[in-house]
Amino acid sequence: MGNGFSTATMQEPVSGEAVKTRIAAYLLTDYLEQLGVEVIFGLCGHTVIAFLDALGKSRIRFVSTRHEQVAAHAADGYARASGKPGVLLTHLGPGLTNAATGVANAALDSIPMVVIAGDVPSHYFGRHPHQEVNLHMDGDQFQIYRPFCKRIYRVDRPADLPRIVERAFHLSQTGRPGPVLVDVPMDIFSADLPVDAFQKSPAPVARPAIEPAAVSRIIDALAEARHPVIYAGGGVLSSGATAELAALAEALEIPVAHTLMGKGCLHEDHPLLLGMTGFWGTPIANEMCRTADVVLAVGTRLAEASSSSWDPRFTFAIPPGRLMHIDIDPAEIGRNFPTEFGVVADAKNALASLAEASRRTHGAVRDSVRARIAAGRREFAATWAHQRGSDQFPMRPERILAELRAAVPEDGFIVTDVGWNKNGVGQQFPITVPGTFITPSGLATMGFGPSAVLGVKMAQPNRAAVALIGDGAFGSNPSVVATAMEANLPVVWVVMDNSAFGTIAGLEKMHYGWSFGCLFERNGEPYNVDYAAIARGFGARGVSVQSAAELGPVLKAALASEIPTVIQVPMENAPTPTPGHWNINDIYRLGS
Ligand SMILES: Cc1ncc(C[n+]2csc(CCOP(=O)(O)OP(=O)(O)O)c2C)c(N)n1
Repeated sequence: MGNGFSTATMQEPVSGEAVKTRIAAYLLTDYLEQLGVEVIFGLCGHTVIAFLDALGKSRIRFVSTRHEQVAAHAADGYARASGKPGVLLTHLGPGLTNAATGVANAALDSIPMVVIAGDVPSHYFGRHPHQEVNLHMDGDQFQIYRPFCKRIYRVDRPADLPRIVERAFHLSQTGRPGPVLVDVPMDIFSADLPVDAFQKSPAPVARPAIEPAAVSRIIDALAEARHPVIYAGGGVLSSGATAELAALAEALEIPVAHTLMGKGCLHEDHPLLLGMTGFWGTPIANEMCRTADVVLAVGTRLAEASSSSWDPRFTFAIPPGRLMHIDIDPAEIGRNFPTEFGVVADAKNALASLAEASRRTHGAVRDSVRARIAAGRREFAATWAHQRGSDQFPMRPERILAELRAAVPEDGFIVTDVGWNKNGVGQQFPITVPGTFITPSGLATMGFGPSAVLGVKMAQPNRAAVALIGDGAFGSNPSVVATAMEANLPVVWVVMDNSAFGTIAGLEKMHYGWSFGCLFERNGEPYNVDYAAIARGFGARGVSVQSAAELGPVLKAALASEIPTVIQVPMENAPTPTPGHWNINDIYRLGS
């Protein structure tokens, strides 16, 4: 074959007839088409052009980014908005490491993803060919992904490629979803394989259900409790269980609190909705969770930020509260709280069974619960309500949220980053359609939002997609605008510009009295960047808002336009309210 490796592993037919073969890269793209892959995000390199050639001749779209982290977040956003695995293509070495942050972000939010990476030619493993990572082991780059991928595969023989790709799609989607790496030495893309080598498709897999005895145990506990709460995580949304959640909550009249990724689990106006818990949560959600006698947590890690660092004074007091926990991943159950009862099940299956059983159950009378929730929500909203109409300029963040909610249709996507945008939207922004709030939670990656919105728009081209992001995040990789232009993705980026890594600047200021290392400055003066002009430089629309009153019309025009638009909004660096607790605040010590 002239490329230095043997095809001895390929099976010869008994008759001795020649096997009909084709180059692996073409068979691979055919297979990906068969699996329903519509789009691959990535960035080229000499190790993957054989694959790109095949991709260019297939029906699959390729979105070429200017940085692999952008591609990884876009694939992540695509997966969240489509419900299908995101597919990412990277070059070896620096391509793979550039993408690592995006893949890790997907992993920590349980997003299904298949990463196809090029690698050095397999016949040169260990000889330090160009860009090989090998300081500890020959051809070792795939190990870089080990801590955050569900499985890492290096394809060592052409004949393994079909099996490994099938496994990657299977594993990325089953159980707790997440990324799987398929590391492909470049010679393998160019190897011959029998034309029918890619035969096996991932099996349809039933999601784990809950046993009847477990249903009775949970329903009895909820029905008998005086102050139960259901606590919904991202698993409720990713499994599509919002209707089942509402049915259960309504049947037993149980308030529902949620995590950051659980936002949207009930319609914003639902009378049993408490809101988000934790450090950036709401007082009523924290209080009712803390005083609950039974908490049913579903599809959540009970993570630090949403659980106020597990401090019983703020969000969850367990014990004396009793915790029942349903999750697809056994490792999540019982980690941070003593747990009375755990169930390893799919959230939708479990909530459907519980909702069904709850219809036959008479719960305790909880007449006053709706009034208490309404009062608690009203009271908290009143603390920032006046800011929603503030004409102040640079703008108040609350006014930015108000204008955004008014402009974006309810089924439009709000994609955040980290900073005021994530915390403020989680706490204060009404979400009425499940799945329309997309945010980086587990790894909380600055740089997620500007890129993820590309994948969201690719998945749902007929719905609005707005990235609400800080200037820190937008400044970290403005090349997203070029990608949006090239791929014709008319997304809108709203840049909340406070000339700082504002959230961290505020934290440092609170504890140390200054914001050293967190402000954008030049010669001691604020350093202002014209992000709108940068957008125009890429050929996109760029608008710099000059007054609070302008933002609404500018947003509407951007959403109506067919051109990607950056809206730069000068904003006061005001902190998001923090009704909960975060233990980091106990750690900082000011010295001299
Ligand atoms: C990649 C990465 N680096 C650093 C951080 C730590 N961090 C959390 S919030 C934040 C500031 C973000 O600044 P900006 O995007 O301007 O938003 P703002 O806080 O001003 O609302 C930083 C640096 C992070 N989460 N991710």
